[in-house]
Amino acid sequence: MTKIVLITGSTSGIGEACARKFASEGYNLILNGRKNPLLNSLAKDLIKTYKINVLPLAFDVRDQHKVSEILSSLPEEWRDIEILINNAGLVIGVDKEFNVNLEESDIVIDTNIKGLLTMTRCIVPGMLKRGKGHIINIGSVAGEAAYPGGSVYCATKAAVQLLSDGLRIDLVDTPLRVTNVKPGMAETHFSITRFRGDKAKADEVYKGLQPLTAKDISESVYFAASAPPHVQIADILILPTNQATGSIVHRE
Ligand code: NDP
Ligand code: 8X3
Repeated sequence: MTKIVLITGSTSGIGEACARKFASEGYNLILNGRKNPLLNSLAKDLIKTYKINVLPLAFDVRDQHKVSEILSSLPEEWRDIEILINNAGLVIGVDKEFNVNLEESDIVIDTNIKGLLTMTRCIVPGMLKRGKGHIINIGSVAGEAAYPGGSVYCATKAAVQLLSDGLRIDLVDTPLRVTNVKPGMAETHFSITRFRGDKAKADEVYKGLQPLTAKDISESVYFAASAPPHVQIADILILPTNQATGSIVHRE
Protein backbone atom coordinates (compact mmCIF):
# COMPACT_ATOMS: atom_id res chain seq x y z
CA MET A 1 0.00 0.00 0.00
CA THR A 2 1.26 3.48 -0.83
CA LYS A 3 2.48 5.33 2.26
CA ILE A 4 0.91 8.62 3.32
CA VAL A 5 2.85 11.63 4.59
CA LEU A 6 1.20 14.71 6.09
CA ILE A 7 3.19 17.95 5.80
CA THR A 8 2.17 21.18 7.54
CA GLY A 9 3.13 24.50 5.95
CA SER A 10 3.65 22.97 2.52
CA THR A 11 2.85 26.02 0.38
CA SER A 12 6.40 27.38 0.51
CA GLY A 13 10.05 26.67 1.28
CA ILE A 14 11.00 23.54 3.20
CA GLY A 15 7.46 22.15 3.36
CA GLU A 16 7.00 22.47 -0.38
CA ALA A 17 10.43 20.92 -1.04
CA CYS A 18 9.50 17.99 1.24
CA ALA A 19 6.23 17.59 -0.69
CA ARG A 20 8.18 17.39 -3.96
CA LYS A 21 10.77 14.98 -2.52
CA PHE A 22 8.22 12.57 -1.02
CA ALA A 23 6.06 12.79 -4.16
CA SER A 24 9.09 11.90 -6.28
CA GLU A 25 9.58 8.84 -4.05
CA GLY A 26 5.99 7.69 -4.67
CA TYR A 27 4.31 8.73 -1.39
CA ASN A 28 0.73 9.99 -1.30
CA LEU A 29 0.53 13.39 0.36
CA ILE A 30 -1.76 15.27 2.70
CA LEU A 31 -0.70 18.86 2.23
CA ASN A 32 -1.53 21.62 4.68
CA GLY A 33 -1.14 25.37 4.45
CA ARG A 34 -3.35 28.40 4.93
CA LYS A 35 -3.55 29.54 1.31
CA ASN A 36 -6.11 27.40 -0.49
CA PRO A 37 -5.28 28.46 -4.08
CA LEU A 38 -1.55 27.78 -3.55
CA LEU A 39 -2.31 24.40 -1.97
CA ASN A 40 -4.60 23.41 -4.80
CA SER A 41 -2.16 24.39 -7.54
CA LEU A 42 0.69 22.55 -5.78
CA ALA A 43 -1.53 19.48 -5.42
CA LYS A 44 -2.46 19.59 -9.12
CA ASP A 45 1.17 19.93 -10.17
CA LEU A 46 2.35 17.02 -7.98
CA ILE A 47 -0.49 14.73 -9.08
CA LYS A 48 0.33 15.43 -12.73
CA THR A 49 4.11 15.17 -12.40
CA TYR A 50 4.42 12.20 -10.05
CA LYS A 51 1.14 10.28 -10.61
CA ILE A 52 0.42 10.18 -6.88
CA ASN A 53 -2.66 11.11 -4.83
CA VAL A 54 -2.75 14.39 -2.93
CA LEU A 55 -5.28 15.65 -0.39
CA PRO A 56 -4.98 19.43 0.12
CA LEU A 57 -6.19 20.50 3.58
CA ALA A 58 -6.31 24.23 4.23
CA PHE A 59 -6.19 25.10 7.92
CA ASP A 60 -4.24 27.19 10.37
CA VAL A 61 -2.30 24.91 12.75
CA ARG A 62 -3.10 27.39 15.55
CA ASP A 63 -6.81 26.62 15.31
CA GLN A 64 -7.04 23.61 17.65
CA HIS A 65 -10.75 22.98 17.09
CA LYS A 66 -10.57 23.16 13.29
CA VAL A 67 -7.44 20.99 13.18
CA SER A 68 -9.00 18.30 15.30
CA GLU A 69 -12.35 18.49 13.44
CA ILE A 70 -10.67 18.15 10.04
CA LEU A 71 -8.23 15.41 11.06
CA SER A 72 -10.85 13.34 12.87
CA SER A 73 -13.06 13.26 9.77
CA LEU A 74 -10.49 12.33 7.14
CA PRO A 75 -11.81 10.13 4.32
CA GLU A 76 -11.17 6.44 5.10
CA GLU A 77 -8.41 6.09 2.47
CA TRP A 78 -6.43 8.97 4.01
CA ARG A 79 -6.46 7.89 7.67
CA ASP A 80 -3.34 5.70 7.81
CA ILE A 81 -0.80 8.51 8.02
CA GLU A 82 2.68 7.03 8.30
CA ILE A 83 4.78 10.19 8.47
CA LEU A 84 3.90 13.53 10.05
CA ILE A 85 6.21 16.41 9.13
CA ASN A 86 5.60 19.27 11.56
CA ASN A 87 7.07 22.02 9.43
CA ALA A 88 4.72 25.04 9.67
CA GLY A 89 6.59 27.76 11.48
CA LEU A 90 7.81 31.32 11.32
CA VAL A 91 9.52 34.23 12.99
CA ILE A 92 8.39 37.86 12.91
CA GLY A 93 10.84 40.65 13.69
CA VAL A 94 14.33 40.93 15.15
CA ASP A 95 13.37 42.98 18.19
CA LYS A 96 15.00 42.74 21.58
CA GLU A 97 12.97 40.60 23.98
CA PHE A 98 11.82 43.59 26.02
CA ASN A 99 10.63 45.36 22.87
CA VAL A 100 8.76 42.58 21.07
CA ASN A 101 5.28 43.16 19.72
CA LEU A 102 3.34 40.73 21.90
CA GLU A 103 0.75 40.02 19.21
CA GLU A 104 3.54 38.93 16.86
CA SER A 105 5.28 36.82 19.49
CA ASP A 106 1.94 35.12 20.24
CA ILE A 107 1.70 34.16 16.57
CA VAL A 108 5.21 32.72 16.62
CA ILE A 109 4.69 30.80 19.88
CA ASP A 110 1.21 29.57 18.90
CA THR A 111 2.42 28.32 15.50
CA ASN A 112 5.86 26.91 16.30
CA ILE A 113 5.01 25.29 19.64
CA LYS A 114 1.26 24.92 20.13
CA GLY A 115 0.51 24.17 16.46
CA LEU A 116 3.13 21.43 16.44
CA LEU A 117 1.73 19.99 19.66
CA THR A 118 -1.84 20.07 18.33
CA MET A 119 -0.80 18.15 15.22
CA THR A 120 1.11 15.62 17.30
CA ARG A 121 -1.87 15.18 19.64
CA CYS A 122 -4.21 14.57 16.68
CA ILE A 123 -2.03 12.22 14.62
CA VAL A 124 0.11 10.13 17.00
CA PRO A 125 -2.72 8.14 18.68
CA GLY A 126 -3.69 6.70 15.25
CA MET A 127 -0.05 5.82 14.54
CA LEU A 128 0.12 4.04 17.88
CA LYS A 129 -3.00 1.99 17.10
CA ARG A 130 -1.52 0.97 13.76
CA GLY A 131 1.89 0.28 15.35
CA LYS A 132 3.65 2.37 12.72
CA GLY A 133 4.67 5.98 12.37
CA HIS A 134 7.36 8.63 12.20
CA ILE A 135 7.09 12.19 13.48
CA ILE A 136 9.58 14.57 11.91
CA ASN A 137 9.72 18.00 13.52
CA ILE A 138 11.44 20.90 11.82
CA GLY A 139 13.43 22.52 14.60
CA SER A 140 16.39 24.83 13.99
CA VAL A 141 19.96 25.61 14.92
CA ALA A 142 18.17 28.53 16.62
CA GLY A 143 16.98 26.05 19.25
CA GLU A 144 20.54 25.31 20.34
CA ALA A 145 21.40 28.76 21.69
CA ALA A 146 19.89 32.23 21.69
CA TYR A 147 21.24 34.82 19.25
CA PRO A 148 20.73 38.60 19.00
CA GLY A 149 17.26 39.49 17.76
CA GLY A 150 16.09 35.88 17.96
CA SER A 151 14.99 35.51 21.56
CA VAL A 152 11.38 34.35 21.13
CA TYR A 153 12.04 32.37 17.95
CA CYS A 154 15.05 30.62 19.54
CA ALA A 155 12.92 29.76 22.57
CA THR A 156 10.25 28.19 20.34
CA LYS A 157 12.82 26.07 18.55
CA ALA A 158 14.37 25.02 21.89
CA ALA A 159 10.83 23.92 22.77
CA VAL A 160 10.67 21.91 19.54
CA GLN A 161 13.89 20.17 20.62
CA LEU A 162 12.45 19.22 24.00
CA LEU A 163 9.03 18.29 22.61
CA SER A 164 10.82 15.98 20.16
CA ASP A 165 12.96 14.47 22.92
CA GLY A 166 9.94 14.11 25.23
CA LEU A 167 7.88 12.40 22.54
CA ARG A 168 10.76 10.02 21.79
CA ILE A 169 10.82 9.09 25.48
CA ASP A 170 7.04 8.63 25.55
CA LEU A 171 7.23 6.32 22.50
CA VAL A 172 10.33 4.37 23.52
CA ASP A 173 8.34 1.13 23.99
CA THR A 174 6.73 1.39 20.53
CA PRO A 175 7.89 1.05 16.89
CA LEU A 176 7.26 4.79 16.34
CA ARG A 177 10.20 7.09 15.62
CA VAL A 178 10.81 10.79 16.28
CA THR A 179 13.29 13.02 14.45
CA ASN A 180 14.18 16.68 14.95
CA VAL A 181 15.66 18.18 11.79
CA LYS A 182 17.49 21.41 12.68
CA PRO A 183 18.47 23.56 9.70
CA GLY A 184 20.66 26.61 9.74
CA MET A 185 20.19 29.43 7.23
CA ALA A 186 18.04 28.29 4.31
CA GLU A 187 16.90 30.76 1.68
CA THR A 188 13.10 30.54 1.58
CA HIS A 189 10.30 32.98 2.36
CA PHE A 190 11.40 32.70 6.03
CA SER A 191 13.51 35.89 6.20
CA ILE A 192 10.95 37.90 4.22
CA THR A 193 8.42 37.01 6.92
CA ARG A 194 11.02 37.81 9.60
CA PHE A 195 11.51 41.30 8.14
CA ARG A 196 7.75 41.81 7.76
CA GLY A 197 7.83 41.71 3.95
CA ASP A 198 11.04 43.71 3.38
CA LYS A 199 12.72 41.64 0.65
CA ALA A 200 15.87 43.83 0.52
CA LYS A 201 16.52 43.25 4.24
CA ALA A 202 15.83 39.54 3.81
CA ASP A 203 18.35 39.33 0.95
CA GLU A 204 21.02 40.90 3.22
CA VAL A 205 20.84 37.81 5.47
CA TYR A 206 22.28 35.62 2.72
CA LYS A 207 24.86 38.08 1.31
CA GLY A 208 28.44 36.77 1.12
CA LEU A 209 27.72 33.13 1.90
CA GLN A 210 25.96 30.26 0.23
CA PRO A 211 22.86 29.40 2.24
CA LEU A 212 21.10 26.07 2.27
CA THR A 213 18.19 25.51 -0.08
CA ALA A 214 14.83 24.07 0.91
CA LYS A 215 15.74 21.07 -1.27
CA ASP A 216 18.86 20.44 0.85
CA ILE A 217 16.65 20.15 3.93
CA SER A 218 14.12 17.91 2.20
CA GLU A 219 16.93 15.45 1.38
CA SER A 220 17.79 15.20 5.10
CA VAL A 221 14.15 14.77 6.03
CA TYR A 222 13.83 11.96 3.49
CA PHE A 223 17.08 10.38 4.73
CA ALA A 224 15.58 10.11 8.23
CA ALA A 225 12.25 8.83 6.91
CA SER A 226 13.84 6.17 4.73
CA ALA A 227 16.15 4.69 7.38
CA PRO A 228 15.38 1.03 8.18
CA PRO A 229 12.65 0.59 10.86
CA HIS A 230 15.19 -0.30 13.61
CA VAL A 231 17.12 2.95 12.99
CA GLN A 232 15.86 6.15 14.62
CA ILE A 233 17.63 9.28 13.42
CA ALA A 234 16.98 11.40 16.51
CA ASP A 235 18.56 14.69 15.41
CA ILE A 236 19.96 16.20 12.26
CA LEU A 237 21.76 19.55 12.45
CA ILE A 238 22.33 20.81 8.92
CA LEU A 239 24.25 24.05 8.33
CA PRO A 240 25.67 25.99 5.41
CA THR A 241 29.41 25.34 5.30
CA ASN A 242 30.11 28.94 6.37
CA GLN A 243 27.71 28.86 9.34
CA ALA A 244 28.98 27.43 12.63
CA THR A 245 26.18 28.35 15.08
CA GLY A 246 22.99 30.41 15.01
CA SER A 247 25.11 33.56 15.32
CA ILE A 248 28.54 32.73 13.88
CA VAL A 249 28.83 32.91 10.11
CA HIS A 250 31.66 33.74 7.74
CA ARG A 251 30.92 36.02 4.79
CA GLU A 252 33.17 36.75 1.82
P1 NDP B 1 8.53 29.68 4.57
O1 NDP B 1 8.08 30.99 5.06
O2 NDP B 1 9.04 29.58 3.18
O3 NDP B 1 7.38 28.59 4.78
C1 NDP B 1 6.61 28.52 5.94
C2 NDP B 1 5.38 27.69 5.67
O4 NDP B 1 4.63 27.57 6.91
C3 NDP B 1 4.45 28.35 4.67
O5 NDP B 1 3.86 27.36 3.86
C4 NDP B 1 3.41 29.00 5.57
O6 NDP B 1 2.16 29.17 4.94
C5 NDP B 1 3.29 27.93 6.66
N1 NDP B 1 2.63 28.43 7.85
C6 NDP B 1 2.98 29.49 8.63
N2 NDP B 1 2.13 29.63 9.64
C7 NDP B 1 1.19 28.64 9.49
C8 NDP B 1 0.04 28.27 10.21
N3 NDP B 1 -0.33 28.94 11.31
N4 NDP B 1 -0.69 27.22 9.79
C9 NDP B 1 -0.32 26.52 8.68
N5 NDP B 1 0.77 26.83 7.95
C10 NDP B 1 1.51 27.88 8.35
O7 NDP B 1 9.68 29.23 5.59
P2 NDP B 1 10.56 27.89 5.69
O8 NDP B 1 10.17 26.91 4.67
O9 NDP B 1 11.96 28.31 5.76
O10 NDP B 1 10.12 27.40 7.15
C11 NDP B 1 9.61 26.11 7.42
C12 NDP B 1 10.08 25.68 8.79
O11 NDP B 1 11.49 25.59 8.79
C13 NDP B 1 9.71 26.63 9.93
O12 NDP B 1 9.30 25.86 11.04
C14 NDP B 1 11.01 27.35 10.22
O13 NDP B 1 11.09 27.80 11.54
C15 NDP B 1 12.00 26.25 9.94
N6 NDP B 1 13.36 26.67 9.69
C16 NDP B 1 13.65 27.52 8.66
C17 NDP B 1 14.95 27.90 8.42
C18 NDP B 1 15.34 28.85 7.36
O14 NDP B 1 16.44 29.43 7.45
N7 NDP B 1 14.56 29.05 6.34
C19 NDP B 1 16.04 27.36 9.24
C20 NDP B 1 15.61 26.53 10.33
C21 NDP B 1 14.32 26.19 10.51
P3 NDP B 1 1.46 30.62 4.82
O15 NDP B 1 1.81 31.05 3.46
O16 NDP B 1 0.03 30.32 5.01
O17 NDP B 1 2.06 31.53 5.86
C1 8X3 C 1 16.35 29.74 11.11
C2 8X3 C 1 17.81 29.50 11.00
O1 8X3 C 1 20.12 30.40 11.50
O2 8X3 C 1 18.36 31.99 10.90
O3 8X3 C 1 15.76 28.83 11.98
O4 8X3 C 1 18.30 30.91 13.04
S1 8X3 C 1 18.69 30.75 11.64
